[in-house]
Amino acid sequence: MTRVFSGIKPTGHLTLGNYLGAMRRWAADDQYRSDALFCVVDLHALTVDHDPARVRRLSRQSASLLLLLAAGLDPEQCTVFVQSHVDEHARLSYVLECVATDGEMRRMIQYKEKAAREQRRGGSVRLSLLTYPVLMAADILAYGTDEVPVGDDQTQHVELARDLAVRFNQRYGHTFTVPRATGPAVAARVMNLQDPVSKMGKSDDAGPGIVYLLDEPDVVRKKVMRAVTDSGQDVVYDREERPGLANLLEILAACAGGDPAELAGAYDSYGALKKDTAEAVVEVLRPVQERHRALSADPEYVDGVLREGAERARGMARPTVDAAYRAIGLLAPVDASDR
Ligand code: AQP
Repeated sequence: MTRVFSGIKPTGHLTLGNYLGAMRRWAADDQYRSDALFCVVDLHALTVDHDPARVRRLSRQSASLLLLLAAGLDPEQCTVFVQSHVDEHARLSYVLECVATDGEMRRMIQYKEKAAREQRRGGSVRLSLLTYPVLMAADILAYGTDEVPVGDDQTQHVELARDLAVRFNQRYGHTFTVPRATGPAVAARVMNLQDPVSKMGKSDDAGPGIVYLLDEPDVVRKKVMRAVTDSGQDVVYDREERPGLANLLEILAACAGGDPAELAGAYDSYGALKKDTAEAVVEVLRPVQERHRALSADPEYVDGVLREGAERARGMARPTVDAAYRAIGLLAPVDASDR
């Protein structure tokens, strides 16, 4: 059976971008057709300046885990867990650092962008920001993953995981499955409504350009109605020249169905397009918010899901990570049951 792995960072409240780019497919498709694992990748949230209590809260509460479940993940169908509860991720990450190169890390677009952002904010760049794509490779490779359903922004990191798997296998013998990224048909990169050339990111400063999964319907409507478009009059789908409009058409297509270019032909004003887009987003978020309310009232259920998820994940990852340790030249513990 196909093995699927994907994760979400507890760096902020989940956004419409997370949902349309990744989570919705996990819930609607991946969990049923594959042996799937979905992870709150909390170690990744430590790579930038962070408030420990907030990371814990976001990992545990609504913004991350509950919403994974609220978005429709069913613990009977898939494994949901928190990355730091399974030691194998960090164990494997170090071994993969011994296979990755410094140059390869410095070429990562997210590193360049986030390092620049940290410096603009007057902070220092953590070493983990440079190396976290290796940790992400470990997240993926530890589980013998075939497919990684992600939004556009993560494809370079999945490519790195592929490269490391191939290199490790060539040098030390076949150990890892070589994974591939899978993306959604539309809305692979939902853009900020106020700055449609930038991704809608959850760690960006909160603002009217970001739709959060828990935004009230009227807040969603306001944000979409105020979306930045451009000075033209006609409604056309052109990502390069009309990014604001293209973003709205893609969001509408992702929420209500259809093709962005064809949908453009159905509108003769920006106002009507924004109104329909807002309502389509409200309808997509409605069941997520309802389920979230129910789950918030049942913290024990969430604890149980996490506990079982971590146990299951540990059992899946350990044989592969042990095999990698042996293959790269590390001596097995004298008593194998120690591990
Ligand atoms: N705007 C987006 N459009 C489509 N897909 C998106 N994803 C994120 N933003 C968009 C996808 O959601 C999954 C989880 O994302 P993440 O937690 O790794 O990153 P993030 O939400 O982008 O959070 P940050 O902290 O704001 O991250 P940075 O600053 O790293 O971009 C992924 O599959 C992602 O592709």
